[in-house]
Amino acid sequence: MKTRAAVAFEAKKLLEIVELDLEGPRAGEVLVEIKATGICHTDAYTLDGFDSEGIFPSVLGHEGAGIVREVGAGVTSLKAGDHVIPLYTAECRQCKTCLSGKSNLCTAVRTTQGKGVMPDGTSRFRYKGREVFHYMGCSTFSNFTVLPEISLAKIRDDAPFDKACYIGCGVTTGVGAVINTAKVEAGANVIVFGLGGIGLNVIQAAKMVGADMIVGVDINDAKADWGKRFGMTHFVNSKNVQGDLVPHLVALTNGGADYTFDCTGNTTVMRQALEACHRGWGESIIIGVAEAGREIATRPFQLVTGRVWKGSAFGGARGRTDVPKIVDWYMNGKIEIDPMITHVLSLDEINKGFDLMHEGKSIRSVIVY
Ligand code: NAD
Ligand code: 022
Ligand code: ZN
Repeated sequence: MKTRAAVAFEAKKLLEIVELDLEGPRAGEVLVEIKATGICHTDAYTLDGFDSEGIFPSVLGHEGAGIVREVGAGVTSLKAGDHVIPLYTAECRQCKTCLSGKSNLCTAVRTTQGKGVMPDGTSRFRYKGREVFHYMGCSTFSNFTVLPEISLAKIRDDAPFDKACYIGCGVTTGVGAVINTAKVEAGANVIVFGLGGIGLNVIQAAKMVGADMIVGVDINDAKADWGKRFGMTHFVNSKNVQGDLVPHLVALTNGGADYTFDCTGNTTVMRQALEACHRGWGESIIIGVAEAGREIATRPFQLVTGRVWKGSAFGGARGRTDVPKIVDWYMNGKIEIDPMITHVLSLDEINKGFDLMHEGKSIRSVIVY
């Protein structure tokens, strides 16, 4: 069949909207009509040529929602008409990692996904006969896409696609880091570094679980109102702090935070986040993805005295199990999404969505097909 898609033909070039040939689903695969997709930082990172594993030409996009149109041989958990969210972290429930119950980093399709192909080693997309690669196992910048069955979460039919798509990355990453990775408890003090599309979701989840102080740190004053809107109790503009930021935050939280979250990807901030943790038990969760080659540092004394440094990928969420629950939380009003979708665009306007993200003007831009 044919599908309209925004294709990254080369690094550092604008996306081009073209018609691609899409082969139907093979065994274990599913054809999905994407109804809406968010634009997220890794898409830009890959397009800008920073991703050493970036492959071109490819169909980017990893934050979508849509409807199953056809299933391949042997697919049992999904049928045509099911509403789904694509997962860049699959959940096979059979690999060593899935069975461990200790991590969400399923290995079933990880290698081929990183190579831009389906598990059988081939791509379903073609342009003028030439292979076009998949991206993060999702390729949601195409109106139709093919994914492995284990890379799709089935969600309720009444969730609006233009909001549910954000659960495919940003919402689950922020909310999951609080619930699954940090396991923040009621009464805890929390510091969130970086109040963008991820940090705001950390804030709203910290509020949901009953955190006491929720301190937001950003270099942009315009983020203060955004943070407050979702439950932040204190704002610190790190550029305006007299002296060092860490002692300021430790004093503010009466000895340091129980949990801190880096939502910037900046390695200097990651160190500040660790050191702003309470001596003896404070845990710092790295969510931000740093530029390739960057390293983090601290004095080992920080860890010897009980602070804990952790990372979180896709909020530690097991996609097929946890994503439908987050959709329920949204539909039941436990979490908010609507105000964070600051821009809605058509596929033809997708490059404008990248500009808005680069300029820091959007929390999330969503493309509606
Ligand atoms: P964003 O650009 O919307 O937000 C980043 C925020 O950090 C901005 O408000 C910016 O002003 C602020 N900031 C920048 N430098 C800062 C500094 N030195 N101190 C304090 N604040 C600073 O980005 P986002 O969509 O929220 O994504 C945040 C990070 O999370 C990115 O690195 C992204 O790649 C990563 N991410 C990780 C995962 C995961 O699974 N681990 C998933 C999604 C996104
Ligand atoms: C999503 N991310 C950033 C913005 N939006 C993001 C980027 C990378 C990861 C998670 C979220 C990530 C963390 C750890 C890994 N990845 C490796 C997982 C593993 O090895 O099992 C990651 C993922 C997918 C891909 C690359 C890196 C990919 O498909 N190319 C989950
Ligand atoms: Zn993302």
